[in-house]
Amino acid sequence: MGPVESRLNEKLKEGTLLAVLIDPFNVDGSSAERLAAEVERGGADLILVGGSVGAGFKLSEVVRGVKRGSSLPVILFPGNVDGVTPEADAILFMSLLNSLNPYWVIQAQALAAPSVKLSGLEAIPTAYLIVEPGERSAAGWVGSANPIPRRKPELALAYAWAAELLGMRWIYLEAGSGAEQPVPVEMVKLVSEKANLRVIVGGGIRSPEAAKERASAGADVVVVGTHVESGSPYEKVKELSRAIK
Ligand code: 1GP
Repeated sequence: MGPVESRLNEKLKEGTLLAVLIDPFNVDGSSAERLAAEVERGGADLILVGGSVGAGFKLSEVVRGVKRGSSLPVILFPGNVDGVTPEADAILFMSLLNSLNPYWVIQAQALAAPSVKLSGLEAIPTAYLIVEPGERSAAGWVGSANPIPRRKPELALAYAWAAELLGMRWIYLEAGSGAEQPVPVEMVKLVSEKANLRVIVGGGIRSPEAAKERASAGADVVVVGTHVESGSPYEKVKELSRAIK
C-alpha cells in the first residue's frame, strides 16, 4: 500500500471523508486552482480529478491548477486510458466490474498499466460498480454497464465480495454523475457491513442529508461533483462536510 492510501486510512479513523470531483472537461488550470482552494477551505478531504469524456487533453493542466490551489491529496478518477498523469498523487486504478465490454473490465487497465508502473504513480486498486440509474449517465453509457438494480443490494455485495477475493481494497458505488437518485442507502449499508473493502459512494448526491445518510450507512468516502460546480463551492462543501463529520 502506498503513502496516499495509508494517509486516507489514517484519516478514516476520524470518520467519513468528503471528496470533491473536478471534471477537467468543465474547468481550466486557473478555475481549477480557485475551485480547489474553495473546497479545501470548505472542509473537503480530497480531490478527485477525472471524467468520462474528453478529460485527457487538459488533465495535466487541471491537476497542476488543483495543486496550486490546495494541499489536499489529488487522486485521479480515470474515465479511460487518457486519464493518467504522474502529476497527481495517486490514481483509483479501477475496473468497471459490471461492464458487458471486456475493454472496461481489463483491457483499458492493461493499456494504462505501463504508464502507471513506469511513472511510479501510486495505484489504489478499486472496483467500480454502476448502480441504477447509472446506465443513463456518461460513465454507464460509455462503459456499457449492466447496472445493479436499486432493489438488489445483494448483487452489489456479490460484486464487492468478488472484488475483495481478487485483492482489490476499495469499491466505488456509482449512480452516475447528475443521477436523479443516489445509490440506495441500504446498498451502501450492506456492502460496508459485509465486504472488507473501503466504500466510496457518488453520483447524484446534492444535499447534506443525502451525504449524511450514506456516511451513517458506513460509506468511507462520499463524492460530490455536479452540486459544487455552481453557486458557492465553499458554502456547499462546508455544509456537506459538517453533515458527514
Ligand atoms: C460521478 O460519482 C461522481 O462519477 C459524482 O457525481 O456529479 O452527481 O456529484 P455527481
